[in-house]
Amino acid sequence: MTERSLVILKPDAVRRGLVGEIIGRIEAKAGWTIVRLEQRILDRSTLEQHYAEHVGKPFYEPLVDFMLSGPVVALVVEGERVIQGIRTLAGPTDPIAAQPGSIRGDFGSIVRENLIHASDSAESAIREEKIFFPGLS
Ligand code: IDP
Ligand code: MG
Repeated sequence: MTERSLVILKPDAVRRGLVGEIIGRIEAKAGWTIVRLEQRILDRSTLEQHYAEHVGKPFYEPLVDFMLSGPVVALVVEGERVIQGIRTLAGPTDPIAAQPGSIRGDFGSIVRENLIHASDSAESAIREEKIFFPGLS
């Protein structure tokens, strides 16, 4: 099933020069297409919408500060089962628990600074795409 996922390469990925490495893994998957790609500096209100489900949790404020700490790269990727596929490429939230071979497992050691966001469901993908690329539909 062709679908779209909203992906964010977090400020740690940009700072550490891992954008090419991570995008390369996404590009290498057969048939997936990057339909939007932009480096930008986010603002608090965008992050409040994006992370609405986490508002009030103990990690929320440090997460937002981290996401504001430098530019991110936002992408929309389209293709066969891309939502589950990029979550699999990323690995689980905690990079220490993530398998080697996954993006978080290969490059991360801190839960907050886990390099990549990827939509977790079709509903999230639609919601998040509207926040980051409102012109696209
Ligand atoms: P996900 O990115 O794997 O979907 P979520 O639970 O949606 O994980 O959390 C959003 C982001 O918040 C994570 O990617 C991570 O950066 C951060 N985060 C989640 N849980 C914690 C935590 O327990 N401590 C610090 N940061 C966290
Ligand atoms: Mg999530």
